[in-house]
Amino acid sequence: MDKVVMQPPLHPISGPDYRPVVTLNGWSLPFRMNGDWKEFHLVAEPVVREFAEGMKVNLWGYNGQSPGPTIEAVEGDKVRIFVTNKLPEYTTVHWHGMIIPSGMDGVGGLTQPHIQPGRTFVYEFEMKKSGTFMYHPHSDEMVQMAMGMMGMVVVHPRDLNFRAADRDFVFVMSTYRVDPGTYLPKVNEMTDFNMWTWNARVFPGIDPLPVRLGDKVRVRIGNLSMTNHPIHLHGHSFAVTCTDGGWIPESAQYPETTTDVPVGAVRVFDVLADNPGDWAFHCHKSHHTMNAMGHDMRNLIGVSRKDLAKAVGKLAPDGMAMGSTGMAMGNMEMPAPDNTLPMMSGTGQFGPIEMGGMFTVMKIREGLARDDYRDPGPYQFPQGTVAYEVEAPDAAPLREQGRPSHKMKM
Ligand SMILES: [Cu+2]
Repeated sequence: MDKVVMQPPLHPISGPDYRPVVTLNGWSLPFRMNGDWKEFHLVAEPVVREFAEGMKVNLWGYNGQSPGPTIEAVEGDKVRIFVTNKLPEYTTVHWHGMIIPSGMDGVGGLTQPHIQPGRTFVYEFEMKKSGTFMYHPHSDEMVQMAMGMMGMVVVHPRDLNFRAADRDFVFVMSTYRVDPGTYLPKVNEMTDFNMWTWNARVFPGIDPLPVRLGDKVRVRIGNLSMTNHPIHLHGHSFAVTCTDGGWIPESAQYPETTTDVPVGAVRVFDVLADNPGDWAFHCHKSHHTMNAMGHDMRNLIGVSRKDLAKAVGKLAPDGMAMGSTGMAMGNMEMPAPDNTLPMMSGTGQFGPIEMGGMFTVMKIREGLARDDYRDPGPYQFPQGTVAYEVEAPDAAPLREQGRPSHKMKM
């Protein structure tokens, strides 16, 4: 696969039927039936991944992309997964969360020899339970995961009606340290990452989630980054219905609008899309919704711009003092090194959105066709339903106990 846009759901043409998922900016791996075995082929190899237009990163992944393709199967399937290693060093594949024989668990040295460059190994097991899982190497893990080697596994229930959803999205979260002007992640970074990605894409490069009004929507989120991500959806409440441990009984579910996805875990939420509109969907750590530039900026809010400009001018005649009224960048053009995204970007129908990283939009519209995942464009707000500006009289709103603000001294 060499495309970075969400591929249409891959309906099965052999084996038991299931309702396929769609992978944000990704695809599902085709399979073939061989007797009663379902066979897949993963190829571990170096890849180039575009994070968003204007930035390409040299990663390692599977079958031409990072993250690798989603593997879909059905509860009870016997699967045979070939893994060919085209990396310059050995690797393995671990099947995170799946109940399989110990010798198929993919922990290099512990449960199998490492797969040497140029060699192919086979994993064979039964998909014992349905749910959402992940795959990644257990071989030089720090480097291989920091280089983007990971993917998702969705095992569908054999009963088509069990917890059925109308739209089913999946993605994995990963983070990178790619310094401005460079093309390769720093693999020994432990804490100070600067690219916060969903399926190795950052806003505005992440696909929207187009949804038909009234659909029951499922979103499956894996976290193979090195920190937790509180994932928030606007305009709705949802329930977490599944983890990488299995389905959560209905009696144990509760309503949320944000759910934390811990490191090395999967959270799946189901939401009834009953509120039409363009709804922000993002990580709630605000520094995870920005891109690489500007992490070392001083906070200059409230500093006099004139004095600052004078002081900066003495030291650096071409310098630019910025940030004294906040850091909204909508009207600012800053030169950036090659292969570097602006810290915050994206444009909506009302102006700059000023987001980056882990941010996209769930677009809920009336009458989308069943398998139509094309971007429906900006929401047509019904007249009189958008926040608006008024001519306000000069007012002195109360600040505290009867003290009008015009009397406040700072
Ligand atoms: Cu986050």
